[in-house]
Amino acid sequence: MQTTATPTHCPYCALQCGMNLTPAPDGTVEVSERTDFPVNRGALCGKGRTAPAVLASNVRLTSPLVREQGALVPASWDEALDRIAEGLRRTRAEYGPDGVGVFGGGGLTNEKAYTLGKFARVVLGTSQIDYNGRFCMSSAAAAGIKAFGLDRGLPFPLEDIPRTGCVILVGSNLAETMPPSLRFLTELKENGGTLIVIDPRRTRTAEQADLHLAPRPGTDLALALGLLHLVIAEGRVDEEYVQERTVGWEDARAAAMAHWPEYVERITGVSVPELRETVRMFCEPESAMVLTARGPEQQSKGTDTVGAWINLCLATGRAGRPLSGYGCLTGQGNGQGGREHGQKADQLPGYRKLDDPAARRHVAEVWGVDPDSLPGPGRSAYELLDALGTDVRSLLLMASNPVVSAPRAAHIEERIKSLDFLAVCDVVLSETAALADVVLPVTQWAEETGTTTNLEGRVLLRRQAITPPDGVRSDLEVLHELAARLGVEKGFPTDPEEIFEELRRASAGGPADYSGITYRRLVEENGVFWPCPAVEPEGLTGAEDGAGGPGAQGSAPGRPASTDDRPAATGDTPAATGDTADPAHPGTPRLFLDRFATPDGRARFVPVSHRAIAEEPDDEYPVLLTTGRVVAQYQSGAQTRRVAELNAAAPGPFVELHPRLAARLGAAEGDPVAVVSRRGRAVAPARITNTIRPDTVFMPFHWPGEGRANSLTNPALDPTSRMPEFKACAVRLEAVRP
Ligand SMILES: Nc1nc2c(c(=O)[nH]1)N[C@H]1C(S)=C(S)[C@@H](COP(=O)(O)OP(=O)(O)OC[C@H]3O[C@@H](n4cnc5c(=O)[nH]c(N)nc54)[C@H](O)[C@@H]3O)O[C@H]1N2
Ligand SMILES: Nc1nc2c(c(=O)[nH]1)N[C@H]1C(S)=C(S)[C@@H](COP(=O)(O)OP(=O)(O)OC[C@H]3O[C@@H](n4cnc5c(=O)[nH]c(N)nc54)[C@H](O)[C@@H]3O)O[C@H]1N2
Ligand code: SF4
Ligand SMILES: [Mo]
Repeated sequence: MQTTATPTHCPYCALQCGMNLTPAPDGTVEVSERTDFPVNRGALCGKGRTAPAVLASNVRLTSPLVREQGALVPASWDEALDRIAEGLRRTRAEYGPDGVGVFGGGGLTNEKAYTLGKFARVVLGTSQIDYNGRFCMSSAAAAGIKAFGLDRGLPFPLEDIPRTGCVILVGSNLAETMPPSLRFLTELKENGGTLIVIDPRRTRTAEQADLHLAPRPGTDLALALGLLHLVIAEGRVDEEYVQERTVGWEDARAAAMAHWPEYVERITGVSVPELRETVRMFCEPESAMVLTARGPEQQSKGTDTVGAWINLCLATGRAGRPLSGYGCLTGQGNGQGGREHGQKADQLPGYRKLDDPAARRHVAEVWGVDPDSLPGPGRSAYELLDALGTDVRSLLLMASNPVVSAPRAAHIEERIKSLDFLAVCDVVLSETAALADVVLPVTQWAEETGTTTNLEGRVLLRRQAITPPDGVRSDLEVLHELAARLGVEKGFPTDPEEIFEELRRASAGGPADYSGITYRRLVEENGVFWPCPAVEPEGLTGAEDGAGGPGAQGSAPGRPASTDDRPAATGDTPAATGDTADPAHPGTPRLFLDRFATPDGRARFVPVSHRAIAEEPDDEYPVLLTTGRVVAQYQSGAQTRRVAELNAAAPGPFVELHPRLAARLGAAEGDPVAVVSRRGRAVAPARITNTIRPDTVFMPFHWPGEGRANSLTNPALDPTSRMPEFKACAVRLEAVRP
């Protein structure tokens, strides 16, 4: 066992903070500061600091489990794998390939997400694959593709934030969800820039703001339209930019003109003077940014909502210019890469489209299969879960816990229970794994190597720091073994770097082009931003040409990439020097600076209009419920609820409500409150605070059981992104006699 520190990255959120890991003599693992990674410069939140606790053998799974007479009991790997192959084979024989479903996660490394997508299409031949990222950033992705021709969470590095003039943060509580990134906002203010936060709650993030707007949940679309109306009315449109770099302005302008500030005030609850002040703060400086997160995106109109914020950026010339732009703060560890390499229902590696014949040909060639053998696009995540037990009879699930995290969770739990066969790969016995016929225990972040792509589009190498315990295998070994048992002997290697080499080829020429990236470069350069093609098109030599992939900027002359690099042995990471041993494209930290990724290089305005949330409050359900996160728990809590320090900080669910609502209910602080929606009922202690709107209650979604927020949420889907409306539904509150 090695005892030196291995520089690697956190297993949890999309910041992918750098950290050093050192195995201690007592078998535990120590986390220490790693200051060379620019995103966090050594800082970590409590989840990252305590992540090694989940590596301990008394917390995690170390043996496969199979269901015998109703109970999960330990079994050998061979038996467990045989049962899965048999279960999937039986369904396929009875119902055809689309009877088998696959559900993935944005926490999977690029190599795993890529292999899972390939496994579904090549081994199972099913179209029925999607993943939890659909619940995360799919609306922002859809809007980005519409407007810019490309979706990359942030089109610039986080380090640009402190140097812009104004940041509007829409529905992000990054002080709790990405704590080390708060530094960029603090530095922004120190440099004289301003911060506007838009959130129905005065969160820890909103407390940092120069201006906090607290709209009614689900009204961000109207808010953005009202701001654009004022931009036009006050003569603040950047006409020259609109002329040169965009199309579609007239329709977007007409739509915005119909949204008078007074009308918008009535819809959102944000006053006209606040709207005017926002426009002034956003438009006066040289540069400005709009950053969105789940608040405006997890709505049944999330795509249009993000589109409206992008329109505001385009009308004011604040996109594709230095220190200006629109960005989405992607959520999961590999939320960005996980949406690029083919575990999404409509997608092939390199962010290619499954319904594009050229893309099918390219990827089929890399995979050595007939393009016609690849299935077409399948169902989106909620629709897939909703079809379990009816159209989709067996499911292979990797890296998600939908019993806790899916909308209308009681219904989804029933659907999962009605499956003919469920196999789950996880590191712990999650609430969903507990329902499986077979559970496979897999290796974790610190025990394996692989790449992730953080919210900036920076591809990173997570390196193995410790040896996994006996009894666990990697997700890649699982897919290799299952492929072999299902008759595909080749094409499913278990070495992550070998898979990455194939991913490079599969992504080459696609929007998310990784072909110029090698493991060695990732170590030496501390990550590389995509697109990073291996060889540039002939005749293009520099930034002026926008060479280097769609909307790329700052390309170096083409140099061929070598493919035989091996990562340096673990040890200290050399500082990023830009001087690489692997001669290739330098990567693309900043997108769109002189053209967008559309065929004509211009951004598209999208004409959008206000519409109501899918379920407005009424007499029976008079209150709005919104949901989200707390700093000490992660997602469904499957991992963080097993860490003592985190449970001490955030022991359970709660209902956050305004004193006025509490008084009407007769509830005191800590009293159990029932929240009831058309989908179900949840009970949790009251947390009374005047930092939330009086018409809204908030629940975090990290817990199963009685306090499960998703028992209540509404699966109304966005028509484009198929994102469910996690952020607004109608509920009533009931006092509960203890
Ligand atoms: N501690 C912790 N950190 C995490 C995670 C975690 O589970 N725990 N998960 C990671 C992942 S996958 C993600 S996606 C990110 C999410 O990161 P965020 O988007 O920051 O997290 P949320 O708490 O879901 O939502 C942010 C805010 O949106 C507000 N909001 C609710 N409704 C509306 C609305 O209608 N409009 C507006 N403007 N705001 C609204 C909520 O009050 C909340 O404060 O966090 C990542 N980081
Ligand atoms: N009400 C409400 N619901 C929400 C949201 C909300 O804001 N409100 N947010 C949504 C969002 S943005 C997201 S991203 C989802 C997330 O919700 P989930 O998809 O449930 O995410 P996690 O809880 O992270 O589940 C990941 C599971 O995979 C396991 N795991 C971790 N790493 C690996 C690995 O490498 N391999 C394998 N096989 N397993 C692994 C973990 O132990 C855990 O059980 O929740 C969504 N649900
Ligand atoms: S902010 Fe995110 S990446 Fe950083 S330590 Fe916390 S959970 Fe890990
Ligand atoms: Mo997410």
